[in-house]
Amino acid sequence: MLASVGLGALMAGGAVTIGAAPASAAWSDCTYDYACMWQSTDYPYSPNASFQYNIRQLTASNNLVNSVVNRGATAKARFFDGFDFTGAYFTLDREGNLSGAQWRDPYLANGTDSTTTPWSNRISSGKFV
Ligand SMILES: [Ca+2]
Repeated sequence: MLASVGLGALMAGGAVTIGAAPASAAWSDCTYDYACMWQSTDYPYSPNASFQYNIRQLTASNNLVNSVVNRGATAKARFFDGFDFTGAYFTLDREGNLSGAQWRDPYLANGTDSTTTPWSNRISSGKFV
């Protein structure tokens, strides 16, 4: 009886969303105070790599990152083409910035707000600056 009541309420609701969204599929899956990287675009599920201070060499995700977010508490995050913070880089502001500057990017293949150079499958190290 309860089940049928529930269904009736659901149908009457009209715009109720049926089918759960993925439990975890957002940049917010990056722990606050970290910068995070995903191998896929649009930050799906848990990050594939992250750092709270820096990461000198990506391992499993080296040259495979396609979306990034900076949830750092105070600093900008810089992502480098080479190991040990070498080579070309781009910088993201932090989530809590008040300037409106970019602090995440869901699709590195077309660059970032600061560059049109493609950054898909390229990041090898990163640090807060
Ligand atoms: Ca690289």
